[in-house]
Formats: sequence, structure tokens, C-alpha cells
Amino acid sequence: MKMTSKILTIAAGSAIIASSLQSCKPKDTSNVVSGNASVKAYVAPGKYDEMYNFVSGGFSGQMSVYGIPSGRLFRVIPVFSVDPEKGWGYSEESKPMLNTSKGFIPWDDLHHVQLSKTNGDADGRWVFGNANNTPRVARISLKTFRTEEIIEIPNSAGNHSSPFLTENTEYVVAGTRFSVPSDNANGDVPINTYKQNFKGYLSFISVGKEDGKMDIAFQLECPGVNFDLSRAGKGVSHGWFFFSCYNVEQANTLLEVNASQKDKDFIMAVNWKKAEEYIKAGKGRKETVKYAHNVWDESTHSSTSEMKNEVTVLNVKDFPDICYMMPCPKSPHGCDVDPTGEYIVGSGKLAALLPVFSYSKMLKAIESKSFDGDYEGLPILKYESVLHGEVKKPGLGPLHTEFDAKGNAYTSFFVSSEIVKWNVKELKVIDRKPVFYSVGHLCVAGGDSKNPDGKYLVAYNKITKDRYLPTGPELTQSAQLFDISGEKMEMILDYPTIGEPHYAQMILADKVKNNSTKIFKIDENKHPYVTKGEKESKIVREGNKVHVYMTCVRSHFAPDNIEGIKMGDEVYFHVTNLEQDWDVPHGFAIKGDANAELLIMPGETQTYKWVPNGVGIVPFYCTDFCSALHQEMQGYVRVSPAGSNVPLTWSVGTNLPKAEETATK
Ligand code: RUQ
Ligand code: CUA
Repeated sequence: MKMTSKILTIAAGSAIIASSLQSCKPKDTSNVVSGNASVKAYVAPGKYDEMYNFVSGGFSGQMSVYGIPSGRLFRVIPVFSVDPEKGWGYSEESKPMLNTSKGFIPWDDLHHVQLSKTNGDADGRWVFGNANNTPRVARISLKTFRTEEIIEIPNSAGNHSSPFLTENTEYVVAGTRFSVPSDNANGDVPINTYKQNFKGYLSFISVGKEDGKMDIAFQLECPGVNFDLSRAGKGVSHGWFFFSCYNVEQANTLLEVNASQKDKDFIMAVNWKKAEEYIKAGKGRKETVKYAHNVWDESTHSSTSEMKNEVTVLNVKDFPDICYMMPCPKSPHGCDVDPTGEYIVGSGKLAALLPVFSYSKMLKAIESKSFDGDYEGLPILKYESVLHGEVKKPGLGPLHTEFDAKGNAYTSFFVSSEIVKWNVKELKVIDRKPVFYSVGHLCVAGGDSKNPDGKYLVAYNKITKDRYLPTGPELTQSAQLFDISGEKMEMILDYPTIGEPHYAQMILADKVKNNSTKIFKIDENKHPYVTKGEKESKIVREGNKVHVYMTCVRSHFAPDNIEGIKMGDEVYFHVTNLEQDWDVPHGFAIKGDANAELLIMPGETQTYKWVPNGVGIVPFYCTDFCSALHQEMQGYVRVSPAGSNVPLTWSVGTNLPKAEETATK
């Protein structure tokens, strides 16, 4: 009886919290884009956009590429989820990219993107993305707009706090959302032993200067909190990282109530340069773990997956000068650092103010040991001694903040559905604009860098009820574009998005567009099954494995008639696209097969694995409209019963000898 009433009290409490977290819908939805403001978002047909916008797809697991200011969608880049449209996860070459320590995983949840940086500014080389479900980080090339590398993260569960980059892309950093027992500990423990057994790990993934190759340099073992979001220090604070932490109560059930007990949670300041020194001095311990490292190689047009089994861990409790806790009001979510690196903004979802911390005050507080006890051995800095100041009554439900180059900050407010512009030094609100509705992240051009481009801001809204034509029970999410070049923000465009965009980043198109790959040179194709000319096309049988060395060019495949395939065979179509012209992919698909198409770029070889599922004639065709004679781009395979003696023959342009024999009989 007692138990029930306790549960009821908790449930009632959570209902109150939940209802106060519902967003309120602004009243005026009609006059959003006023006058001729939308002219500013107009990019005439045939003209290029000023910016590339890389947008996370949330539960789609992919990343999309938009033009700004037009809001035009250019491409969806498959990252963590299979994509039948592009054969990602279906071609033999791409399957290893989705391999993990638990085998092939076809899906994930991509929340955050971050562009690679040099000297604190986006350099246009790569964009990184996180897998929130099965912890992984991906690196995407901005030459090919393809995922080039995926690394799994051990000792983690729910990689939400990721990927965050240091000023020169020295590291991509990832914090675990769920604390869990470490991978090599006995995980078969009661869940209510959380406080003894569960740990929170931060992973520092090094990035190759030239090739971008990732490797887990070290991990920090921290108290069992939930890491939420983070930014690296920059400029003066380069060498530090700032992570928002919630659930410092270390609750393991009904977190919406139990992780909101304390008046303040923490922002954890991490001196990663110090941690690096300890690692170099051999202070880390080696731990046996298992994680996949998958790399795409553009010279072979294939990927490999390697299983790794060791990681170096530093327990921060043993090194008390690495981590310091800064108290931050009520469940901080966003944790953002201004362009100078001096100010750190914490956004407490349940707080009625925005605290701004000062890096130089933090250093002084550390030096003078201005501590307020400790959290599991980590010094807690006094709130007042690290605080620059508070923005009072900024709005309800602050989530994320980005910056312009004029000393202003822009914060998204989920509950009050608005973007608020305020001055970082003076902590004064300058402007506020409603968004429709319930904004999550926002993105200012270069807004997390040392030299923001300013000019544009995009709000990513979770709810669009009554804003667009209804599409059944699920409605699209939206992006709303603002011109922020003036004192007041002006909404200039509103458009639907795909997936569930969380975060996005923008980069000047000029930093990317001229490096974009147009074709792959066929002479440089090192795929083991490449066919460099139509005359070289052939079929090789090795037992029940049949390798078809096939070419395609407008508008035929070679060979396009194949006989002698038998039930029980495993057929590999290695299709080389001989085109050397920009934007002439060919597709390849087979009737009645449980596979997706291949989409083969000019100069590339991709492999389709086919296990015939019936005797008879099976057609295949090109799926990408490649010429006026695209519809003619097709062929046949004859499948005979197992053990039959139909010889293996192939041809293009002539009839198979066998067929002629039969005809003259
Ligand atoms: S989160 S809406 Cu997954 Cu980046 Cu804040
Ligand atoms: Cu090739 Cu259509």
C-alpha cells in the first residue's frame, strides 16, 4: 500500500514536470515571413547558394546537404543506416562500413554533426557525425560526400555527447550518454547497483592530420553521470573541454523525476592537454575491449572492417587536476563556448536563467582552490567564483547557443518556442523571435567557430502542426532561416526537412565546392575485380562462386547475355562504370532478388551478390536514367537446375553459340 502511494506521488510529480515542459504554441502563426523578406532567400535558377548546410537526420541515421539561403535539398549522405537508393549497406564494398563488434547493424540515430577545423574555423575537409544508439563516430569526405570511416566506441552506451572537435581537429571527443559497467567488467549485476558499478566514459579519438584517419587515443573513466553535450575550448581555453552532465543523482529509473532533484547539475571542465601528458607518461591502464574500425578506400572503391581489442584508460579520480565540476542550474543541455573561448554558456532545460561562465575566472578558482567540496573526488568549483553572470528571464527551456562575430549569442528555447539574441558581455537580451514550434538546436553560420560568418541562422523545429499540408499521423519537422545581419533577426524562409534534424553546421560554399570530386579515374581504379574495358569483360567460375567481370557504359552492359548459372551458385556481379564524365552513374538491379540496386559512379567498380532463387530467365537492368537509350540498358541471365550441364557462356552484341545451335536444330 505504502509502495503504491509512493509510486503514485512520483507519477503525479512527473506529470507536473512533463506538462511544464510541453512547449507553448505562439499565437500568431500567419505573419511569419513578413513583406518581401523572402527575397533574401531567393537563389535564382542556375545560381549557386552561398553556403553548404550539413544537417543531421536523427532517427534516419543519415546526413543531408542543403543550400543556404535557398533551403534546397541537394543530397542525402548515407552514414549509419542502409540506403537502398545508393546501395549503401547492400553492395559488397559498403557492407563492412556498417560492421560493429555486434555484427552488421543496419540503422542508427545521428544527432550531431561537426565540420573539421583548422585554427578554430571550418576548413572544408570533413564532416563528422555521431551514432547515438550503437556508439560510433563517422567521418564523411567533403570531396566525395561519402562516409569514409566509422569507428565504434567501447565502454559507452548511447553516444549522444558527440562528435566534438578541438580547434585543429586534434581529437574528436565523445561522451557516453548512459553510464554502464565497463565492457570488460561483469555486466551481470543488479541495475540498482548503479552507484557502485556504472561509469561514464569520455573518449578522445585522434584524427590524422592529412588523411583524417581516426583512432581511439585514450578514454577517461569518470563518475557515472549522463554526459549530454559539449564543446572544446578555443583561443584562450584551447586545451580544455566542457561537458554538460545531468543525472548527477545517478538515478537508474524514472529519470524525468529522479534526475531533476538537485538544484544544480554540473558542467565538467576537462583539461585534455593534461590528460594527454599523463597518457604520454604511461599513466593509463590498458583494457581489453572489442570495437570495429571501418575504413572506405577510394582507390579500391571498397571498405574493410578491422576488429580492435585494446584501449588505454585513465581514471580521473586518480588524477585530480584533469576534471573540475562547475555547478550549473537544473539539467544543463547545451554547453557552448563563445568565439574568444572565454565564455561558456550552460543551458539548464529547467532553469529560468542562463548562466555564463568565465574561463579566466575558472582558472583563478582552480588556482585559489575555491572549492565547494567534491563530487566523487572531483573538485566542485564555487558557482560564484566561476560565473561571469546570468541572463535573467531569457525564455523557457533553453537548449543551445551559437554566436556571431559581433559579441552576440543566439539561444534556442524549446518551451517558449523562440530564438533569443543576447549580448555575451553585457548579458542583455537584444531581440527575440518566435519559431514554429518547439525549436531544438539552432545553427549560425560558423557559429561554433573562432570567426563566425554570422549572416544566417537556422532554427530546427520539432513540431509543425498546422504549418503544412497534413500527411497522416506523422508531420514533417522544419527549418526556419533567419537573416541575422541586422540588429533584429528576420525570418526569411521556412521549409520542411527530412529525418529528424537535430543539429547542423554551415560552411561557405567556396571552401568546399572546388574540391568536389567529379569522376574517379578509371586508370587509377585498384578494385581487385575491375574491368577496364569492355573487351576484358569475362566470367570466372570458382566452384559454386561465379565472378562476373562486367562493364557498363551508355547504354549497355557487357556481357548482357549470360548462361550456365545454376541453382546453388553464388554470383558476384563486379560492375565497372567505364564513363569518365561527371554525373553519369549507372545502376544495376536484378528481378526478384532480396537486395537493393547498385549505383556505380563513373570510373568505379561495385559488386552485387546474387544467389538465384529459381530456375528460368532472369532480367537485369540499369536503374539510373543515363541516356535516351537508358530503357534499352538491360540483359538476361539463364538459371539452370543444380547439376545441369549448360556451359558457362556470355556475350554482348552477338548471340550465344549455344542459342544458335538450338535454333538451327
Ligand atoms: S540534442 S535538441 Cu540530441 Cu543535440 Cu539538443
Ligand atoms: Cu545506364 Cu540507365
